[in-house]
Amino acid sequence: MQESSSNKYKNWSKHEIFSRTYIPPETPFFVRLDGWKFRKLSETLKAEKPFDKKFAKSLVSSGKILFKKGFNPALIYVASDELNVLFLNAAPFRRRIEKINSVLASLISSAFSLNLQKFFNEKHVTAFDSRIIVASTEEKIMEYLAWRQINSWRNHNNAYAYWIFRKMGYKPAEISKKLKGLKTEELHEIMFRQGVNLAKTPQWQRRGILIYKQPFLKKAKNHPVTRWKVEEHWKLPLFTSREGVKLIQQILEWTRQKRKK
Ligand SMILES: Nc1nc2c(ncn2[C@@H]2O[C@H](COP(=O)(O)OP(=O)(O)O)[C@@H](O)[C@H]2O)c(=O)[nH]1
Ligand SMILES: [Mg+2]
Repeated sequence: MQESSSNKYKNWSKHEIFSRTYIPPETPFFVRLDGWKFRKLSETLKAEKPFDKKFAKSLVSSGKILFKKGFNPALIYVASDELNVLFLNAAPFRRRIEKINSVLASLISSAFSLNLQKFFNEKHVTAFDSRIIVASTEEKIMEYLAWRQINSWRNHNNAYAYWIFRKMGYKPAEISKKLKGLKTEELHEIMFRQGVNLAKTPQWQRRGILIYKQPFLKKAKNHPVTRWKVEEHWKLPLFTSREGVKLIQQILEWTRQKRKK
């Protein structure tokens, strides 16, 4: 009886048809985690509009959990309600897509919920969706980051414009229509007349925040030893600028060094 029933069930693992979907070996990739229904959540939290530093801190602190849990990403780029986690050569779960997406999304979600309690003193269940983006070369990595940063800049402008137009008494539907019809320069001009210089807002709001591990030398008994510290960069250059490219190259180089040890 027992034998026949185990026979009956033995094929079930074959129904796990996505469990053997892998990211190709040695290929760098990003995991992008995006807050689920965060517009609604930010309203429930009464988060400061259009940007709330506590909101950003909650995201950054959640991203840092990945380092604490031993995932060792090369960097995490945080913008708006998303985290872009880059894995260079070392990747978790033998590159299994189901595992990476589900474990990272649940870790970030539970960390973020706990952080809301810490920073806002509020209890909420939260969720993040997760997807994988293959970026096979250093050039592609740079391009992906530049894309997310441009997206962040566009979101930043729209968020400020939305907030100002609401203050001016426009209805949400009217604002959406208005924003679609406006060129960037026109939007800047209108905002400027309302007292907001979109080029002078805090840098993290325009360009996002970067998290990475940086080496430093620590004095030991006879000789200095290399130690690693998780850094938060809140004043980022443009990833398309020389300074931005240099920063990313440096971080990638550190990650490679770290792997050699
Ligand atoms: N008030 C406020 N809202 C924010 C902040 N950061 C992100 N958000 C909200 O999060 C949303 C993120 O965009 P998106 O992922 O497209 O919206 P979702 O589908 O509702 O998660 C933004 O539209 C904002 O409404 C913040 O610092 N302050
Ligand atoms: Mg979202």
